Amino acid sequence: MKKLFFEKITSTNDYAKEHFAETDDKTVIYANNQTNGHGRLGRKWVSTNDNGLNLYASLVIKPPKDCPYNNFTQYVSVVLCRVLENYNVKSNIKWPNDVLVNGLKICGILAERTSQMNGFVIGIGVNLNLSKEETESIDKPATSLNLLINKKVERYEFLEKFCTEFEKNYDNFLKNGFAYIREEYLKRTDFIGKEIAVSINRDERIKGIAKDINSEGELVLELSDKKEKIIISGEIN
Ligand code: BT5
Repeated sequence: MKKLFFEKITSTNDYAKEHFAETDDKTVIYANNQTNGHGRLGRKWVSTNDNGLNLYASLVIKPPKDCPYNNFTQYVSVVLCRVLENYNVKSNIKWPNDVLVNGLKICGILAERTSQMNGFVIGIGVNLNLSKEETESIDKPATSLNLLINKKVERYEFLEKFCTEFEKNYDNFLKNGFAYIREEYLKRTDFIGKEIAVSINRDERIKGIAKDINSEGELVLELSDKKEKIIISGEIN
C-alpha cells in the first residue's frame, strides 16, 4: 500500500477527501500531528500534539462497483483487532466498528464520502502512546496500547502490521462481503444476548436485546414485544 506522510495536518480524512481524485486506491495518508481530528456527527477525535506517537491515518478506497460498501469499516475493525492481538492484547468490537479493550476505546474508525467520490475514505485513530492522564482527559472511557503492554509502541511498525493485515484478506472480503468476516467479527463482540440501547440518529434511541449480527453486518435487535428489528446504522451506547 502506498503511504503519504505529513508532519502536521488538520485531519487526514479531510486531506484524503480533498485530494481523492488524484490519489491511488489503497493509499494510506498519515500524519504526526492532527489539529482538527474528528469522529462521527462532528465529534472530536482527541489527537494530542505528540509528533507521531499515535496513529492518525486515512485509507483512500476506490473499490469495484459491486463491493460490500456498507461493511468496510467492519472489515477494518476486524483488521485492527487482529493487529492488537499481535501485541497480545484482546479487543472487542462494539457494533458497528469501535474497538475497545476491557470496555475502554482504543481505536475509532470513520468512513466518509462525498458525492464526487467514486469510493470513500476510512479514517483510523489508534491510541498507541497516551499517558494515563491523557486517556482520563477524554470524555468517554479510553485506553492506549502502551498502557496495556507497558512499553512504548512504534507507530510505524503498528502501521505496517495494519497494512499487511488489511491486504491479507481484502480481495476475499471484496468478493464475499461481510459473510466472509462474520465469524471473525462475532468472535470479538461481547454484547450479543445482552440488553442494549442503540442511537439511530441524534433523536432516536431504541432499547432491546442484541440477537445477532446478520450476514449483511446489520444488528438484529429483539424489542420488548419480541419483534425483531434490523438496524442498518447507528451506535450502541
Ligand atoms: C470515531 O468517531 O470513533 C472515529 C474517529 C476517527 C479518527 C480518525 S484519526 C484519523 C482520521 N482523521 C480524522 O479527522 N478522523 C479520523 P466517534 O464514534 O464519533 O467517536 C468520537 C468519540 O470518541 C468522542 O466524542 C469521544 O467521546 C471519544 N474519543 C475522542 N478521542 C478519543 C481518543 N483519542 N481515544 C478514545 N476515544 C476518543
